[in-house]
Amino acid sequence: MSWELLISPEEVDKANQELLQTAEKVGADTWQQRVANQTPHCGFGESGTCCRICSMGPCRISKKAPRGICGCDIHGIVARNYLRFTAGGSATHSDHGRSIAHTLYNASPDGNYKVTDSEKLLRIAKEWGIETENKDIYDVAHEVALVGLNEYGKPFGNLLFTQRAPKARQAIWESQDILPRAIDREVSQAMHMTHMGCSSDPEALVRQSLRAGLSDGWGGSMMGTEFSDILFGTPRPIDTEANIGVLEEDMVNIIVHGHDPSLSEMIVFYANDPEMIAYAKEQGAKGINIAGVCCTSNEVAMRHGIPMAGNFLAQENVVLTGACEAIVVDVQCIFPALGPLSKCFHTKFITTSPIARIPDSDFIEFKEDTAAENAKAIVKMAIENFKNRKPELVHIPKQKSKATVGYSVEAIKKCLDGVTNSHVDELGTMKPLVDAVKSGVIRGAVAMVGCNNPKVRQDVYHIELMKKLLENDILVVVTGCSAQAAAKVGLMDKEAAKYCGEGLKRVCRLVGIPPVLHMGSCVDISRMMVLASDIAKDWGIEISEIPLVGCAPEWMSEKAVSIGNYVVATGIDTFLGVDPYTKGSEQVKGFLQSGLKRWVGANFIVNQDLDMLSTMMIEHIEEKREALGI
Ligand code: BF8
Ligand code: SF4
Repeated sequence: MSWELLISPEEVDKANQELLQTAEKVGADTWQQRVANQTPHCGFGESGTCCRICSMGPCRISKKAPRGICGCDIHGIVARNYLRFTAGGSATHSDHGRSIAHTLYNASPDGNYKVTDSEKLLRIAKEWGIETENKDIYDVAHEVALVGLNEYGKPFGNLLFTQRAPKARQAIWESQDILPRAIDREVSQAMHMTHMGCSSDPEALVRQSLRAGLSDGWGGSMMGTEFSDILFGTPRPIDTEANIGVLEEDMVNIIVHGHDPSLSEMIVFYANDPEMIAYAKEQGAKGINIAGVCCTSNEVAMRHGIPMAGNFLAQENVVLTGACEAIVVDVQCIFPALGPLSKCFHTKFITTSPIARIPDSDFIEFKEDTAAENAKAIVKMAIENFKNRKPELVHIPKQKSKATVGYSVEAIKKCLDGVTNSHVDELGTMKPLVDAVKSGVIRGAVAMVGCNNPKVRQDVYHIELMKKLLENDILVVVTGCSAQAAAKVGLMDKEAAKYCGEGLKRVCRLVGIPPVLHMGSCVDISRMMVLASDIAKDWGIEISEIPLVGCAPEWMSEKAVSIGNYVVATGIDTFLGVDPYTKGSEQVKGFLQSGLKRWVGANFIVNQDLDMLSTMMIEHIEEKREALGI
């Protein structure tokens, strides 16, 4: 099967090489060089067998030294490291969710932030038992935000959003003692358990990893997603473009990068301000072009059709084009390398959050009450920087693809409803999708998520796996940098349906969707959890029975480990292309890659081989079908 619509890995390599030549010209350091400098990696670190949680160490486990100074064995050390890895990710996603909750709390009709999706707000208020009758919408917003914020530290009870899961799944969490309590409590307990002299039992540590993960996916991340929708609108399908070629040679290019949409929404707003556009023209540019990198890009693409310049390992490329006036960042996944790199060009590297302070940047603290002024100042700074471009360094590779993005659960239901006219309730239903899977027109689905990692050829794992799945009539839903990998090469172009298997091709054409559905940023993997729950409910089966698997072939961050934990704990087998530093312990590996099946009905599968990964995922989906008798 030929996929000539796609930009090939060779073409991508060529474009990267051109940009690396510019890097060489200006003497800039790039990640490709730093990977070479760091190779080979430390074997103890890679296998998770180094402990430095107290100052008697660091202790490294080997044949000669099978225990740390305190007597902790290899399994305890590997499991503690794994739990800390998870806690880091859960804290990060959840703190993002908290910051959105604060923004919602401060929303007001005449302030910088307003309620956009009041329907969703009222729905959540009802879900949480908050009285809405005859109340001002902003009073409801205030109360919902307060209940949300309380989820972080409430002394008793379990997370409210967990009640969205099917009853059978909630019962599994309860019986396995992993039903999350307050969000912060699970992270704190993880840190407490891994303190010197606390837990060294790998089973207890892995269990807490699941619970801390669940407090992210069914807590902090879900709050980030839902409250962002209330504030900025629930995504619906929208056309955009992706890849480095979205930068414009004759315009002021502003790149938004990071995760929290509160900043980028404001920047997007002021970049469209006629006064700002006029100012850009005055400075010799044709206008202002905003493009995104990483999850911020997913957020603004889904809500405003803002083009996606690239994913995680493409962040240096935007600066290397020599045409980036400003790269504005908030939190997470930002290379500190952008500091020195931007100094080799005219690019302003603007940090905005006290959580992500980076040397060699201009720090403009972004606050809710001064958001408009901050955003205006940033856009102005970028415009004024246009004249400082060095023309001899400007080179924008001509690669870009069309993409349709913005498939929130609500949008997916609406698309399905449009075809069947089976308008059951105001929110729609998953039944048409379930029927298509039951009949075998679609064999199943894969939730493809996660990052780039130089341990794996950039984007190639994401893309090659997707192609194989689509050819086998398996629908692919994506988030995060996986989503951008797909968009960059054209897999989110509706035209790409022509490469799918016959069944999936028919469904895509009938429903009018691309074969790879963009569900958002990494916090939006919570959307995937709701999707899986709704499918299970509409089908009348348990989540672990659905022909659905998760996959993070190029993952790198702590957040991805937290995600993996909650996806598996939700009953979805998850395939990883990079090992989570657990290979040092047979016991920990045993829990993660098989034992979890007994606890939660799903486990991790780790395999670096691309062909093996796709074959195993397809087999898994077919096994699930067989077990269901379909
Ligand atoms: O949260 S996929 S590299 S950008 S961690 Fe980061 Fe990974 Fe990208 Fe978004 Ni997610
Ligand atoms: Fe070593 Fe134990 Fe301290 Fe870890 S906690 S550094 S294994 S002594």
